[in-house]
Amino acid sequence: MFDNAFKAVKEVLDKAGRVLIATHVVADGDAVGSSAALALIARHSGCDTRIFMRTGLPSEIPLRAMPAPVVRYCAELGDFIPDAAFFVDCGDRRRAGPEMERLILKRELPVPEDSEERRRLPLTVVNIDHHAANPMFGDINLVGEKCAATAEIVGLFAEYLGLPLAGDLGEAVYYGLVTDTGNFTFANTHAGSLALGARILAAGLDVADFSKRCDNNWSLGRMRLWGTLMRGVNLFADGAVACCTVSRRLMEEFGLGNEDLEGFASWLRRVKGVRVGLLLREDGPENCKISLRSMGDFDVRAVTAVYGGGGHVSAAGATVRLPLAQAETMVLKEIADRLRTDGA
Ligand SMILES: [Mn+2]
Repeated sequence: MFDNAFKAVKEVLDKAGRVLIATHVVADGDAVGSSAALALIARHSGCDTRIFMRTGLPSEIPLRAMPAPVVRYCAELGDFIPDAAFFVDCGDRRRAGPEMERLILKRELPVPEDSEERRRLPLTVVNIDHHAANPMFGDINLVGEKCAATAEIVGLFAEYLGLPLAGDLGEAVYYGLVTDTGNFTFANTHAGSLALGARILAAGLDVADFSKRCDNNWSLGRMRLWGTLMRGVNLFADGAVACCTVSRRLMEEFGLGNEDLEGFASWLRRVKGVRVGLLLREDGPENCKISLRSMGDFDVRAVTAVYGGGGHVSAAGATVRLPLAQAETMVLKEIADRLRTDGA
């Protein structure tokens, strides 16, 4: 279904000597998996590659190694001047951070205005993503809303190129797939995701060993934080909404970072009767991050869109400029109103 776009992306890789692969801030398994898989493909095409992750590589990943150096700032690229910039899993042009947004807008590597080495290059931008409402900011857009993960698209691209989904490449694609489908249980899981997973297994993935590396890597601190958070979960809207708030004080008490909250919001759906899980994280006195989850029968992206956020029908997030308690009241009301008009 992507044959024309695949052909165009292949041509970019064939021509490019150096490629930059950027993904979104607070990289999740799909961001890491799809960047790693694409870096392996680029390496196979003979490209020198760097991966840009504004907030860095998560400390725990199941992959044995990243196939290319990871940078947080363009300054770290030194004299590495890319011919093409690939964006993976970025639902909009702001998602990879301000430096990458400027790169998208100007089609050049951002360096200070007065710099002598100002890099005026016709950088080709390739946008590979699976978010609905992706604004198609690339010169080439490989966007599949029906795909469960960006890694799914990258996996299909590898197959188009004739690369076997074995070893590190298979693991990288599989990591993105299982992250974004909740181990093939979320509403976005379709026959094609499972078929791709099956081909990766057929190519030799040790699924038990991979799952162990993927899941069994928690600190005791995270286990105890989640326990504390679960004790604080409350139900609203006649039990249709499970809500949990995380104060900065609690995070400081546990000495843990935001990545230790990764995946928690999905658990809120486990309570029987709950249709929407809402996690509110306090980032500052008037600044909260909201994460919303559903099973696909309630559009949480429509809720986060009210606050300028984005995501998918069953998983979305936004930043709200309010104190924690006020944000909670406001978002709960928004969800309750929508559940009512939804006929729930
Ligand atoms: Mn994704």
